[in-house]
Amino acid sequence: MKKLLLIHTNTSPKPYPVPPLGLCLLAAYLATGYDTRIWDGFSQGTDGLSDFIKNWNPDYIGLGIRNIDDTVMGSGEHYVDGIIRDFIRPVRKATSAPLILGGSGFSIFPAALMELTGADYGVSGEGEQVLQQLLGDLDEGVTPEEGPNLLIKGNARTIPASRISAWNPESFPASDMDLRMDYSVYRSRGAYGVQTKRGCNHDCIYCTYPVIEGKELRIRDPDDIAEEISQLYRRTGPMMVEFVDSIFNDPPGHAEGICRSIIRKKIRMQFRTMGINPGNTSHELFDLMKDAGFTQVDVTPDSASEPVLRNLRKGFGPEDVVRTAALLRQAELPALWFFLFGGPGETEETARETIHFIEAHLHPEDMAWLSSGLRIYPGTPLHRLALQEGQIRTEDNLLFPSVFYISERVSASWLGGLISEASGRIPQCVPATQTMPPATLLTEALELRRMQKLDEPLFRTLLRLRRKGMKPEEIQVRSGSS
Ligand code: B12
Repeated sequence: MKKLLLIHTNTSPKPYPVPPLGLCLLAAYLATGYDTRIWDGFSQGTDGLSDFIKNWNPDYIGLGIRNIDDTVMGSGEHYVDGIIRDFIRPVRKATSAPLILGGSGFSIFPAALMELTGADYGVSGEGEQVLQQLLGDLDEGVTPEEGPNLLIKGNARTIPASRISAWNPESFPASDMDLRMDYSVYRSRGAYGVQTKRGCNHDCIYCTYPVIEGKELRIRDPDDIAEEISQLYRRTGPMMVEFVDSIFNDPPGHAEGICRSIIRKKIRMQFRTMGINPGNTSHELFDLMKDAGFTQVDVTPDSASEPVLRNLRKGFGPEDVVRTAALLRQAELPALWFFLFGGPGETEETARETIHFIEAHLHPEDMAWLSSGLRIYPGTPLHRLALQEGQIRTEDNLLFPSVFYISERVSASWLGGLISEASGRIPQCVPATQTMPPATLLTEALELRRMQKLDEPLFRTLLRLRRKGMKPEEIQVRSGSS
């Protein structure tokens, strides 16, 4: 059997470390044809990697590039140089096996990354079938053919921006990261990723999700998802599971179905999810989520102002955002909210409207992340708008340095001022530049949670410490999730 090494190059601990779900799904999919191993750069570092490659001598090496930057304007955090320096160059030196790139970050900038890294092949978008076909060709000595999802060294510029998606939910491999690698490092602060669908059929003007996953929604059977989690529970016991879909509550009814299956099977995991779409929320959804074991949700309206939401093409209005806040409070579901200032049409007035929404409607123990500037990605409507408005030029390299869009009707410095003013005055508001809480605050929060056996979301513990500015032992907190 030929050997395939899949390397997780994402070593970022912010806001918490993310385990290599995509690589493990590929390993599971290819398990019958290849002897596949995962090298987890986060837990294993890079020191022993070259020696491991020389000893194990893999036939193929896949490197997952998940993050390009942290998408926070002004942070200067960029990961590509580090990935090339710490992973790609040493691996290249250690072996002559073909290097194959893939991953969500790679899929946004495939041609540029092929050129920059000198990799042999690149897979943009979902990897299962394209990688299988590529390895099959290489096994048989057939020259692989470039396709909409496959890039080949020296020829990468011919690839069109749009991607096909070949994934069939019926053949979805089980998410079994705990069996393929040492998951223990992620248990305390991370969350076990589970994917319930692929594709995003929304049109938010700045977003890469349809570019990475395709626009067509392909959903998995709720009972299969619950069965996968139930098996995980039997192997690992209770821990935090996170749904990693772009939007969890899409299409209507699917999230509800997943919760019902989890409830029926009496699975005692804790759940969290990113991407709650305020346009598609209801009492029923949040009650089911609460009953299924959700302890935290992320809500990403970006704005609470009508013209900005319309220009961002979010597909919902401020009334949906207000309704969602009320429903979350009623269901007692802790929520982390994300707001993004500076979109097309943003003015001082619309930005203040959003701040006002936070003050008026958020649960006092919920947190709001405030950022300004929209990262411009190639092939998105925002890219075209920024070109039209003259904010960028066609020849601009959007990969590095990271480029951000700000409405022509408001200045970046005014927005920065608004965010720091709001973060100083409203305890729930945190500037996105603080991707990680200060180390001392985090240590205090973790210690407090340990001492008082808290199972509430970490952000609530942090928020309480932040609000009171007191020592942990002086603070009385309720145990439980809200
Ligand atoms: C869920 C998610 C999160 C969750 C993760 C939770 C968890 N427990 O895993 C949370 C909220 C924590 C998060 C955080 C962040 N995220 Co995020 N996240 C996502 C999201 C929506 C899905 C990722 C996912 O798990 N997909 C499911 C898996 C199965 O798919 P996959 O990894 O893409 O793998 C498939 C293919 O890519 C391919 N593939 C993958 N690797 C390889 C390797 C090879 C060799 C091959 C051939 C193929 C291949 O095959 C796989 C199977 O089909 C993506 C957007 C998206 N739609 O992809 C953004 C995304 C990955 N995140 C992004 C960013 C920026 C971040 C943060 C930096 C944000 C921040 N400032 O905090 C942090 C970084 C966290 C960290 N420590 O790394 C960016 C990355 C691009 C960029 N600009 O750098 C994305 C693309 C969103 C965006 N803005 O466009 N994120």
